Amino acid sequence: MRMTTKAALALPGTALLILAGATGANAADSWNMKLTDTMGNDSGSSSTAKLTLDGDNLKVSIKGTGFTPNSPHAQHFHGSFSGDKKFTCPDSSADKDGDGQVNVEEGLPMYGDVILSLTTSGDTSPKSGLAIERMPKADAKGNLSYDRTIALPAGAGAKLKNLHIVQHGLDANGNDKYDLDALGESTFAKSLGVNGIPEEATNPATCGTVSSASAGEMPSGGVDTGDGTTDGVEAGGAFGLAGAAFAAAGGALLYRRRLAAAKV
Ligand SMILES: [Cu+2]
Repeated sequence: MRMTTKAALALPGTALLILAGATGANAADSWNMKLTDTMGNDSGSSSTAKLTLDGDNLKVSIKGTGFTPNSPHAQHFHGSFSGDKKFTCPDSSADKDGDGQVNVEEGLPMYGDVILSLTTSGDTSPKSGLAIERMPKADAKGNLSYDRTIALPAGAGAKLKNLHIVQHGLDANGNDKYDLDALGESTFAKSLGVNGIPEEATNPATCGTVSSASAGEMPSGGVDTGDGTTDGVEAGGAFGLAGAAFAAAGGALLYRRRLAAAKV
């Protein structure tokens, strides 16, 4: 499947349509996204993301710069598959306490729950939202690279446009690591009973919506992939606003250990 997708991308549009038809698959859609610090968090981070969707098979490719060096960056699709819920990337108005940072609690009401965790391996469900050892790590220069093909639950591909990508983790005081000196403790982690996680590690650094992405080399929107049956997907991701994947205290404790292990 992976080979098929790669080969298809190299072909002109009509050839791909023929190929897709021949294999019985839906024609691929692709989007080029820009992930920026819409929050005004002064993260200095930005990324480009390319999504290629073939039915419910999603290839995600992200390249970013300006990330906290040698540090893991949790990244997720956030939002809702329901068209009624208008989640989007937060701007600085989400900074309710006016401290200059839109933190996780302030961002969640605007960007919505974790729908998919963009891990480097294994599970991609919201449960892996804080699987920090399976999140991409920026290199010594703060460059971040991520490539993965993910098999989405049935029908989820058609509703991808309702979602956005959020990348977390920033270096507010410019000392090339996550530390308590910059923004203090993550109140989000603390609310779950876990002390000592720097807010720098959890604050959103970039965000970009799929709906505002430019279409890739393939014609976009011409393929009706049906009404889908993603209710189960969202139900699977039905973590409260404050909860997301962070809900279980046990998970948060594990996150702290993982952060410690990751030397952040
Ligand atoms: Cu997130």
